Amino acid sequence: MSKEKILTVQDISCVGQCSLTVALPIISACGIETCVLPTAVLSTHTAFRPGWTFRDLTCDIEPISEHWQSENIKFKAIYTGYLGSREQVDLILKLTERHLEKDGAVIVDPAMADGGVLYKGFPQDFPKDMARLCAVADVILPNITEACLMTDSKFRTEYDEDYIAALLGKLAKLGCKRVVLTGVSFEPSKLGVAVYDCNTRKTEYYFNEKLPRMSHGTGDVYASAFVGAYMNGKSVYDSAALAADFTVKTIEATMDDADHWYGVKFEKEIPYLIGRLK
Ligand code: PXL
Repeated sequence: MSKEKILTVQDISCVGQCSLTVALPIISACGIETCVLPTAVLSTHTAFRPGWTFRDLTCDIEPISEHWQSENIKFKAIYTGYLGSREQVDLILKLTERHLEKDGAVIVDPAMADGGVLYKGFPQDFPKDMARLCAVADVILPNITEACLMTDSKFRTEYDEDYIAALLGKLAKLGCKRVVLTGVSFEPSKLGVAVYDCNTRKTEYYFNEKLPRMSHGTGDVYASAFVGAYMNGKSVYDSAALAADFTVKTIEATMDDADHWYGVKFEKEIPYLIGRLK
């Protein structure tokens, strides 16, 4: 992948350090021109107490795309995250046909669930729609919950390599080319990712020390850093490892502040990210 402009499609949560407010600064810091297509506008992300606003922007997608078509606007990659409605899946499939360069990449973070459950607001069968988007992806970045929901697999918190191998095999059947499965842990002190090539069926792992804190928004930080590294020409494995190291740094930067439960202070670690890309 070379440095040209990309499009990211996800929501704007005005407060909460996730989705576009994370993707835009991180990918831009990696030196990549980052165009945006907001899927919805929320006052905060949905892990805040009930009361957040939600404006679905599905109706804007087609007119925006039609205008881009009249300007012949194309992207080197389309990176999707949190979607505002199931209808957006078909609209995004159309976007990839119209606006992706011939050798462009589709990168899908099926951001919709964690800890064994769907995020609030999604219909129970939403993972079926997300799976249709994963089918056309060059790289998908699900966590274990999202992987289970899209493949009708039983979600487990304790598992072995066979369980992960089965999950990766089922994800490959969705049609994607590579999988970066996040949140993989075979021993209490380590947390990492499984990188799977659906063609060669080869799995590689990358682990860091597990930190004593779980944080919101780290999936978006991870996927954004992955996209930034990948668009700088790094391999899927190297991008996955770099994004993991960066995400650990952002959690460490947030750990001493209990009030900052809603996201991670990724801004502090942007110099580290840029340094890793040199
Ligand atoms: O970080 C994923 C995410 C993105 N967007 C919205 C969310 C969440 C997770 O809760 O609620 C609106």
